[in-house]
Amino acid sequence: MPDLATRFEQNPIFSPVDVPPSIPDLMVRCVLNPGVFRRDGKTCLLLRVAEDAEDSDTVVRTPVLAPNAPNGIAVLEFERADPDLDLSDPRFIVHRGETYLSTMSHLRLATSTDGVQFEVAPKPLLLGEGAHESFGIEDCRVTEIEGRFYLTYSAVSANGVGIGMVSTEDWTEFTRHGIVLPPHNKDCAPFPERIQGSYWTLHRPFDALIGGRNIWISRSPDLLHWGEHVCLARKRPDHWDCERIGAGAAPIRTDEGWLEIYHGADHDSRYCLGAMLLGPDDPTRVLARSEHPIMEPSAPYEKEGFFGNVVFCNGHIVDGDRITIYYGASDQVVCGATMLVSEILASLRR
Ligand code: MAN
Repeated sequence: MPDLATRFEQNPIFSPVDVPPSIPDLMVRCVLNPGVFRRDGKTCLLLRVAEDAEDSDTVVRTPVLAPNAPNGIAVLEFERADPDLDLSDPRFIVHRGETYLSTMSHLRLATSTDGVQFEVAPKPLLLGEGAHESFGIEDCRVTEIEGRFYLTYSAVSANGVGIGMVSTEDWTEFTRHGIVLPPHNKDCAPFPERIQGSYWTLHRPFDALIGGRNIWISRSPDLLHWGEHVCLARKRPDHWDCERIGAGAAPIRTDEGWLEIYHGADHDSRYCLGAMLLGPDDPTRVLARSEHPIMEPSAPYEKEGFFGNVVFCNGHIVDGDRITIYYGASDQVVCGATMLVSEILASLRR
């Protein structure tokens, strides 16, 4: 069955070769999962650029942030012959009970006047900083709220994966708010406006043993302190989203309620996109949800790559009925596609 997405003919619009490394010692392995916003009539992507250090036949290497090292980056080394080294998932290096990332990500700005041809900045816009971001920062959502842009991203370190937040008005000066939701948590997508006088966000706390990886909603008086946490939507047995779910970008206001495009994975880690509709005045109520994916990996670049069978979206632009999503395919390249709000709403099961 064809999905609801019309993919750009130009896909992928970003591959690793299109992005220069942050320093000559590193190489760009993947460019993926961009946050998206509009500014001065331009479409802007905040790309996740995942960098790696060169491996050898005998040693596997990965960069980490280290303030006292040259360029602020140290390279960890693992002997391939070590029986305690597990490289079975390309995203991770598991060694003697500790898990490291196989790449380190930063956020890089790319801008465009037509939404298809982008110019990428030669240097990172934001790098991880401090003890909670030493393995990098990933999958940023950009939400404009009351004239200020809020950047919420996965902050990764040996302390776990939490939600870091940075805000800016002019994209020149940035305020670092630190970790707003502690490990383990990901996929934080604030609503673009207040509801019932409060700010709200979707997010995805997780515990491997009980409960699983579900989408939660929380409210806040100031976007920094989150409470009244509610489990909003759960992964569903025997569905495309049976293993885990997580929010995409900021929910979209429609006449019927808040539309959220989210990702779900099955037990084979196949990542698809679906949607849910939340109450217009009470976003803790799920009114409708996708029975089947609205987008699933089908193009060759979505099926094969660094981590194949993945479409992952954390940023889009809405123009009336038309949504342009920018998404990571196979965790390796960035692509674009359009969908119609009306078609998504019509496809949901009430
Ligand atoms: C996680 C995220 C994403 C990634 C997917 C698929 O959910 O960290 O960065 O795209 O896994 O690997």
